[in-house]
Amino acid sequence: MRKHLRRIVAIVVTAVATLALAEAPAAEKSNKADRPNIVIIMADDLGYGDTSPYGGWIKTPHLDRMAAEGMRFTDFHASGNVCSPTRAGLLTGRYQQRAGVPGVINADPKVAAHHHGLNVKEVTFAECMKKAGYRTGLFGKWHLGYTKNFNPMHHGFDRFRGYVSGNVDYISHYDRMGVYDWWDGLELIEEPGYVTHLITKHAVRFIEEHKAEPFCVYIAHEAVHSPYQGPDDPAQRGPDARKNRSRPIDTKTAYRRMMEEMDRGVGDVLAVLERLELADNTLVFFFSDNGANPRGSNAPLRGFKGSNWEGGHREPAIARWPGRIKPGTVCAELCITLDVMPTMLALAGASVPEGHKLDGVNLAGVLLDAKSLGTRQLFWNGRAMRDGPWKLIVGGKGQVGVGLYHLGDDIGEKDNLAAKHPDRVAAMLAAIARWKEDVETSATLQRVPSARSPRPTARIIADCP
Ligand SMILES: [Ca+2]
Repeated sequence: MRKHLRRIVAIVVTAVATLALAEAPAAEKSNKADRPNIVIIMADDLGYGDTSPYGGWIKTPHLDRMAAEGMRFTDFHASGNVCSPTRAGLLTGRYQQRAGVPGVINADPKVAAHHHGLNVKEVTFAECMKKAGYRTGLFGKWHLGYTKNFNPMHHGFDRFRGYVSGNVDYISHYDRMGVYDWWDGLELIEEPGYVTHLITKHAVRFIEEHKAEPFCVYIAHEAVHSPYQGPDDPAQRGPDARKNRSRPIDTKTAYRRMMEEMDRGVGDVLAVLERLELADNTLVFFFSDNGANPRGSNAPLRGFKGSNWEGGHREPAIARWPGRIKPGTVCAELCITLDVMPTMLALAGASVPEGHKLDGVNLAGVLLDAKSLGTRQLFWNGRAMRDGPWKLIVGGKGQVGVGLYHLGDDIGEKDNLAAKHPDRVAAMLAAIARWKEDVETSATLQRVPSARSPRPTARIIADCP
């Protein structure tokens, strides 16, 4: 009899535990209004003067709509002026120098930096969001390590569909070294299609699949990075490249077509959120990873991708969250891509491990209540810094010595005021020196082969390999 009772008790206990287990995820899975979905859309090499909400030369109606329905930033910056560094900063919410990714991770295996990547020990936004119950997906470009041990699947992403290189052929998906580069998680797969379309398709599908759960989607577009190929252009790399060489591509037209397709992808993401009635509970944040090269436009800024002039790192940035962000607002606060992680963690109720310091700040007050961040200091590569409206730049191309500019009056960095303000110059140089010491001291996880590579920096920047 006692044995029989024990058996009944065991069955009841098991049943209750099973029910509890079944219910726990259901509770976590509710897509509650107080825990917004996050969609980050990052363009590649898109300049400040490229898109229509910034008065640029290419019509981007969906970005126009985002700006009309949300907040457009005028002083938002990438933490790097080339691809990999900005991505390391975005993923970690810290200056990328701390993660040992101050330069581009090179496609060429003969270059030391090729074997480098984002150490799995780094704390990423994807890991933190996942721990907080979010489903995490990355669609598009990674560029934080070529080998599998650096794959996004080891950095907190539930799903990865895209490429690990700096760029791939939009049609054939070969990188510039002739290596095929299109992944589903940890596996190379064959999947025909124009890269921009594939990125959008998989991001939209991920949102559809996880509509009942909080999700965090990182859409890292290839557009408008080279190679310059619209959706109807031929492959330039891979098995068909040789026979396509006789078909010339008009670069300017291709650039515009690439932008239009990416903009259409932004529209598709907004549309799926509306169709699933998730728009009011989703923050969509669009920006670029660095400035345009001379094929695009950073007008009215000085300089291009790869430089510490504003044209290298001041980016278009638009945030949309209907019902929460006031429509049609323009924000002049000084912000940086490092702020994205602390912002999404705060909105999601997620956190970093205790004692882990982020360099970015939470922008929720700026986005939702038009609050000011006050005067802040930001740094680029140990060669430039902001102190409120003041910008100091050392060794800028075309400049002798140190440059000091008041960006409130001179966004084009034309009038060097260094000689008029020697005390300010000295103070800002000292701040840069302190910053360098701080990030170099903390960069203990990996030493940096790219920083010591004999490869000419100019070529790295030009190709963003
Ligand atoms: Ca880039």
